[in-house]
Amino acid sequence: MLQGEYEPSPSKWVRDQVEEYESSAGTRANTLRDTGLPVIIVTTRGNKSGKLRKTPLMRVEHDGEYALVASQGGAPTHPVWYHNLVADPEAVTIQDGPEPFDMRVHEATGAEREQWWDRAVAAFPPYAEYQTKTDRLIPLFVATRR
Ligand code: F42
Repeated sequence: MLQGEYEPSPSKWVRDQVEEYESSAGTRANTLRDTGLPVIIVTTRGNKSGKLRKTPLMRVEHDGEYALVASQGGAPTHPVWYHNLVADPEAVTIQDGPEPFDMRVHEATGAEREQWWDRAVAAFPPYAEYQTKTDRLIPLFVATRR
């Protein structure tokens, strides 16, 4: 588990989703709006504030590992949680159900990234569209149990 003060997202729909997911032990608010597609809650440590940040992401899972896709809808810049993971790849938990578990991440490149990118697009097809919207290569982290 990560110790530290939680700083809710400035984005209401995000912090509300985190709040409902956690308070229902992952039984509610566990999909992306009405898409029915599953979501996980990723906790990182703010690389400047040191506070805990909680970020809902699409659930892309394979054999107990997860892909964390820093898409932000195809925006020209990375979401800031990307910088938190780069700064401390061990200060990460993933909640995919009732309890969070400790994870470590690495940024995937080459063949590993391709394999996980295919899994990500299979889980959430809009990722492919997002990538066509930006010349930023959308980063993908692989998270494994710590
Ligand atoms: N975002 C994705 O990128 N991929 C997804 O698959 C995805 C799925 C998803 C599903 C449901 C849902 O509700 C949201 C989903 N999102 C997805 C959106 C995601 O949850 C994030 O909101 C989005 O990726 C943007 O992340 P962000 O970290 O850029 O959020 C901003 C708005 C934010 O929280 N900013 C804070 C602020 O105060 O402005 C700072 C956060 C922070 O980490 N600060 C660091 C610190 O030290 O505390 C410093 C960061 C720095 O380096 O400046």
